[in-house]
Amino acid sequence: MKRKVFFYTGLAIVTMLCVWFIASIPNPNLVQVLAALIPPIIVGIFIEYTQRLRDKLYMLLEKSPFKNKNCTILLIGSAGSGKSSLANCWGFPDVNSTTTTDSFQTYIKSEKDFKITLLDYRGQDLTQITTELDSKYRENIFAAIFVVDVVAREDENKNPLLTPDQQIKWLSYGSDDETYKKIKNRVYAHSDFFGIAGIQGIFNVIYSLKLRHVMFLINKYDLIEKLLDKLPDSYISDPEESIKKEFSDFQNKIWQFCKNVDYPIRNLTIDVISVSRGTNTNKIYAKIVDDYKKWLDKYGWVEERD
Ligand SMILES: Nc1nc2c(ncn2[C@@H]2O[C@H](COP(=O)(O)OP(=O)(O)OP(=O)(O)O)[C@@H](O)[C@H]2O)c(=O)[nH]1
Ligand SMILES: [Mg+2]
Repeated sequence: MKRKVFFYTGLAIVTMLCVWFIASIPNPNLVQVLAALIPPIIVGIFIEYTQRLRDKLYMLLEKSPFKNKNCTILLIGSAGSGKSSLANCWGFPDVNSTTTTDSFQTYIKSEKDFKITLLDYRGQDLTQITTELDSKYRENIFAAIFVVDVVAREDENKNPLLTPDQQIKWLSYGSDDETYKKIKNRVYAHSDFFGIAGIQGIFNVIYSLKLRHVMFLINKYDLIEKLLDKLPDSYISDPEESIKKEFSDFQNKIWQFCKNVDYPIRNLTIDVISVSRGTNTNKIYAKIVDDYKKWLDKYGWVEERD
């Protein structure tokens, strides 16, 4: 719009110059009048032509398969597990990770040869995935990431547990058994929240030939590292494996589903992360981007259109 105003201002100036030029000639003949009209006509045609040229170019890009080089990632997880925090940590613009996400959010970031679309939703409302996820996103999902954590966003009395200090204080309050129990309760809460039907419902919506990665990320690992002396001995010798084991039931339910579909999803990974500390987060993002590049090299020619 700004550009158009700029061009039309130019047209007005050229017209005024032409009128001034004609007025300065004592007795203009027809050829001189027509000659003076040529510059504004040329400017006018230029404005209209560039506009149309732009439209044509845009239409061409719309139809071009290049436009659809889009790697879509869906974040799945119950409320407060850290989905929006992860989106923020990966540098997606306009993410609000301080309060619960209300409606389905789409964040877009450009990589060198393609765009990455990150889909984030309100963790309390699983149905947002099944009812609000547009088919143009659904069919383009390359990676589905389950994000779980070890502590909720608030305690049993609804006091906020937003900062690591608040979380540690609440978790370490009471006996060692209680600390472990609180973590266990949160682990079960994730699995209960989804249930088998929930997982199936999600995959029924997002499953496509393009879905290549299913990841299971255990967030807030920084808390585990800080609470090692309050957790069972196995945690001291191998904290990563120990926390992964806690989630093995839930994770297996997801894996089972991924293996039983017509075209099994082979890239199944489980990792511990800490969004607030940046543990493993960049590595995971880089892996998805890298694999998408490989996928494009191999199958990019069949990339779906919107
Ligand atoms: N200790 C710790 N806290 C974290 C970490 N990542 C996120 N949090 C906290 O966890 C809380 C929830 O983060 P969000 O990113 O809003 O969670 P969400 O999954 O988007 O939640 P919904 O939008 O409600 O579904 C925030 O208070 C974060 O500060 C982490 O790595 N370590
Ligand atoms: Mg959120």
